Amino acid sequence: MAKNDPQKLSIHERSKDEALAPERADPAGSRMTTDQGIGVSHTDDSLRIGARGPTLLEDFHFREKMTRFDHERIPERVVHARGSAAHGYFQPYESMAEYTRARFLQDPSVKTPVFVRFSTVVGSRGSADTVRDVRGFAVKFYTEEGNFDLVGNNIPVFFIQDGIKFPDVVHAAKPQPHHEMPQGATAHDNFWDFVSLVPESAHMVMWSMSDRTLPRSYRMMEGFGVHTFRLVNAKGVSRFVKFHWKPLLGTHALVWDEAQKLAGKDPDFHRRDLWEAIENGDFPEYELGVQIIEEADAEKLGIELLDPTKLVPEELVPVRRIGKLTLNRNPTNFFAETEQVAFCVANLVPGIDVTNDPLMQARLFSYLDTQLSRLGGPNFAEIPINRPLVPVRNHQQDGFKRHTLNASRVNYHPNSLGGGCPMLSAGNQGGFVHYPEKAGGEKARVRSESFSDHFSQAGLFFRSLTAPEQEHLTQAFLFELGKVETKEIRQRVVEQLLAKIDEGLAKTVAAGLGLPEPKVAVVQGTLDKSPALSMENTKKDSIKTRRIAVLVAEGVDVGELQTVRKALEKAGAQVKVIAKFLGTVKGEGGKSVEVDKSAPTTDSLEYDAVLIPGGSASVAALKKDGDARHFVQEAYRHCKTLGATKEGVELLRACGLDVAAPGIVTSEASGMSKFPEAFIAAIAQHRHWSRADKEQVPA
Ligand code: HDE
Repeated sequence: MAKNDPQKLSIHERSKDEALAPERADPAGSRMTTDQGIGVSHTDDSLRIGARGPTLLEDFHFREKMTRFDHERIPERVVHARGSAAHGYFQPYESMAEYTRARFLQDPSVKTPVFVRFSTVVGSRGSADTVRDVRGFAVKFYTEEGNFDLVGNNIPVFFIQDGIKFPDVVHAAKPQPHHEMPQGATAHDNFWDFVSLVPESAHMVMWSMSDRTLPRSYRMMEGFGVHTFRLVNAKGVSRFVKFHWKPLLGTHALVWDEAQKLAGKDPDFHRRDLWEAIENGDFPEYELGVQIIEEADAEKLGIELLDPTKLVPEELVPVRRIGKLTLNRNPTNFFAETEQVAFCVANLVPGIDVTNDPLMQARLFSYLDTQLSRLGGPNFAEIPINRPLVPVRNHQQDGFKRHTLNASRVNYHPNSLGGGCPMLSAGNQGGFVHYPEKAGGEKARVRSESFSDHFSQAGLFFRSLTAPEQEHLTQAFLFELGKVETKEIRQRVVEQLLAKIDEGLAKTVAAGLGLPEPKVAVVQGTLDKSPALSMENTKKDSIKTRRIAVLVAEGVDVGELQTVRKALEKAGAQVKVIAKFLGTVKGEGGKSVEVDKSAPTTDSLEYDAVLIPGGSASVAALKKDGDARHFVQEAYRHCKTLGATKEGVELLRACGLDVAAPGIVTSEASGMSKFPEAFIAAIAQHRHWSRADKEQVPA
């Protein structure tokens, strides 16, 4: 058996953790050394002649320390620079042997280690998490057959059909080159100029302006492989497949005002959310879904599967859930893992293959190429986070930062001096064999006629949204285009894109931008609606991991607070008591409660719901407190659940709120004993969009 024969390996949930263990440097109980291992006796003063004299060049410790600092930065990713990652594992529900020979999809008892990085696309590394942007969802599976990377996004389609236009779309979306503004935002002339001239972007533009680009959490967004892949079984039979990730907590969004304010109040909002959830043991979970399409059925579908601006509606081909991804461990070191991880669309294992999607084909080239410069040369696969769990044996050698000591005089193939090693593996020995798809035709820069429908799915997406989602999307267009300075560009977006997608949308946006009413010519498709495209049809059955703020002051009814808190925590929520100062707050009747957050350090933006317990002195104090009133009004404006027991209801009234509005739960209405249940049911709804008067509330 060959030395790296996968048959010999047994990979389990902890395999990558164990492989990384020798790389961890724990300073506990250690003494400081230089990079050469020499003990350091003094690190606060440089070596100099005389107490006020010049520093000496011979101070090797100073020079090493400063040089290392000077070179700490590597280039950030050209896109997806801002990201956060976590370790975990993937476990299939059932054997997929009928469809693929990929070993990690065969045995439901096998847990394959994974590293997952979520990201925004446009902003630079230090930009805010909550900008309106597509999110990356990249998964590296460390399988028994080498690394498989599923480098997806949280939107199932893309802006362009051919990768050769990727530099253009990214240049247009990124900050403008002359003054490098705006950061992490597409609300500027260049982006809208480009998309208004590229009709194939219409579908993705609609998704980008929807609530999908404002995720509440990385734990609450879907993921998509976007392209059509192939699954190939042991008999060599290929079927087309679309990959999906379905979050078990459902798919939920922030509101735009909240997202913008969060960008200032907590630019790390998503990063913190992911980190804290894992530290709390609330492990994010996503099911892997597949839409499998027989090659023979592809044409009947009437959707060009090689066109990445198209999705396959779940109503036409259901998503089969085949396994679960669980993220259960935070990285040890951000730079070593999250920054240095290198995903690549071309990292495929036998049983999973690519198609001729021209966007995918370009990606097969781009990732390794960009990583050569980002990670400083060709040896980045040796960086611990990128190393496969299987041994790597080949004749690749040398280059900057080579770690491996190739232990043979033989560095070529074929050879006899090395006994022919490393040997090749045929398909049945674990070797990757490309699917032998037939290809032929004239060489030309052309695009198939079947790629020419740019609008029908854009309309399908819009029609599939609920009224509040449509309203958010419309407002997003008004915001983004309102920031566009060139009138002709605004007009072109309305006339060339929106007028072909939906009449109401085109007319409302035109009116909001002071443009003439456009001539509408909507391009119809065959399907009227696909309910699966609406986030409102996601599941809303739990308040697990939701953050609930409890506003208190001296005199709060602690007994009542603790009863509701217990019920919320039992349902899996995180409850935080907020008062003017840290420490403890004395309640009615002598009991006291510990404060988790002081008012100046937190904000309603960080919570999914607000609870105002009774206690007449507490409520009287909160009514006089502008910060507390703002907290409540802002949560109301953002359609969050507000709960108030006994005197707490007075604070809602003092804030000018309609206590009978959707998502307002009071003990007056439910009775005290039913209050926790009613409050929990309302929070599980995520948001209450139908609050009619919300715009009148200052926040
Ligand atoms: Fe990427 N993309 N991309 N992309 N992409 C990169 O690779 C590229 C596309 C995606 O967390 C880069 O290592 C081209 C679609 C994610 O590290 C780069 C094209 C989708 C990430 C690159 C696309 C993605 C990247 C930048 C069009 C969803 C972050 C740094 C042909 C299916 C991965 C890097 C991480 C990163 C190229 C389009 C997802 C430049 C040429 C479509 C999640 O190689």
